[in-house]
Amino acid sequence: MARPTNRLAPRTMAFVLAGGRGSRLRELTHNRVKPSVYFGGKNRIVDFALSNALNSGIRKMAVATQYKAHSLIRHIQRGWTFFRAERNEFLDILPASQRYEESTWYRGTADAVAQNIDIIDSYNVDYILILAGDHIYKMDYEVMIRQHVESGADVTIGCLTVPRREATAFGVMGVDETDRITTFLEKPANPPGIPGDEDHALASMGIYVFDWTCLRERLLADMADPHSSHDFGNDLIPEIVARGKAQAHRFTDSCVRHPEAEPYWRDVGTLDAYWRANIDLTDFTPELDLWDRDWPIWTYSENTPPAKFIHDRPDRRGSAVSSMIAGGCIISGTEIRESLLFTHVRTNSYSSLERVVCLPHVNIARHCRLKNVVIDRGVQIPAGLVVGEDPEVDAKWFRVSEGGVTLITQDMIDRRDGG
Ligand code: ADQ
Ligand code: ADP
Repeated sequence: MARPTNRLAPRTMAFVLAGGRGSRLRELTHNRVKPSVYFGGKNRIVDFALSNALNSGIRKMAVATQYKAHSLIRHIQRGWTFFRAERNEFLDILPASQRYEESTWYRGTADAVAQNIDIIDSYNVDYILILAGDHIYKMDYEVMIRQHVESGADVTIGCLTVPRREATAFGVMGVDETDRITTFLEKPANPPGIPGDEDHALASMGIYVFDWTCLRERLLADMADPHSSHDFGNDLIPEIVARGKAQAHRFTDSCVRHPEAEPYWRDVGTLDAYWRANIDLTDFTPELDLWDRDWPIWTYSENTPPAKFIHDRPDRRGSAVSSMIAGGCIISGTEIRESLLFTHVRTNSYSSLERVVCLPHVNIARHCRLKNVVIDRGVQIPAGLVVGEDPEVDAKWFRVSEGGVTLITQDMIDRRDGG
């Protein structure tokens, strides 16, 4: 029977993996999983993968959760309400431990899909797109799915060119002249370079397209293998590279960007990378374009009044330059530079912020000087706090990263004030 459209995205489901903790973000992931961490003034990290899928035309999605999932589930339930059941569109949340009594957790990324085989069968899709819920990028998945179908591969893997010394954190692949993957090493200690460009390596983005029938068969075989760790990068992908046909898809072919801009993809897995990527948005022309109305990043957004800048004395103006200030903020007599404030942040007179990321509902009292800081949601910053001027003092109470960024949580403030 003829299909009503020749687009492939409507025949694809997106399966978003959002179960890993992301422990390098330290206290920011104590109460929430990494995909649920706030980013960019209004979003959570998971909004990028979900928005890419929605903007690409995919209308069947599932998110697999396990670790500290409450905040993520609430965010998705509140914000991701675009789907119409009567058109067979949906976003399903698939928590671990709901399916088989004997296995309480998803043992690995492949197991997270395998434990939901019967649910995915019921979706009646031809292709499955496996995504990580914890990366910041804009990508048109239709381009990648089309390449997958045209090449007839068993799996197509999204890949990036990265500096070779950074490739130890990735699956690293070798390809032939047709971009067929010939070798795949998961997180190698000494990553192989690209022939002719030894300073760079071809890294897996952890994004995979499969025909569902093909993946289904391989998952059943993997579940029966007692030696497998049930992970895509460690088990399924190396197996397909060795015995089947795996094809590389170049991110540069599907990345959504201004024609003159560089491709943008960030892991934001460390405090330094997280802080940098947020502060970069305050640049004159940021590399990540959140303003592009043709590829919006959707989210749950609280209904807020506009940000307000006030002062009660003419010598103390509430002002912000090179900054992003979300709705509901009240900036009272504070000088703000190169900073990013999420919703409902309040700042008070005689304080100054420089390169500060404030998550929602932060309150900054008077006479504070804060520089190169990330402040967790809801923190009450006491009067007179100075951070970013003496790393030794900062490290006594707060988390100071290798790159010199200070993370402040309410527990840290309480410990400091309590004694
Ligand atoms: P990693 O970066 O190590 O490697 P991994 O820990 O496998 O990524 O997590 C991928 C995604 O799956 C994350 O979104 C995480 O939250 C989620 N996840 C992890 N364990 C899970 C589980 N048990 N259940 C459900 N979800 C889970 C992978 C690939 C590499 C590739 C990098 C790119 O293995 O080859 O280079 O991603 O970042
Ligand atoms: P929200 O989803 O409301 O924005 P967060 O992402 O900040 O909340 O919090 C993640 C989860 O952790 C939520 O379930 C919240 O109730 C819980 N939580 C936040 N702070 C704490 C805390 N200090 N102790 C225990 N649980 C917390």
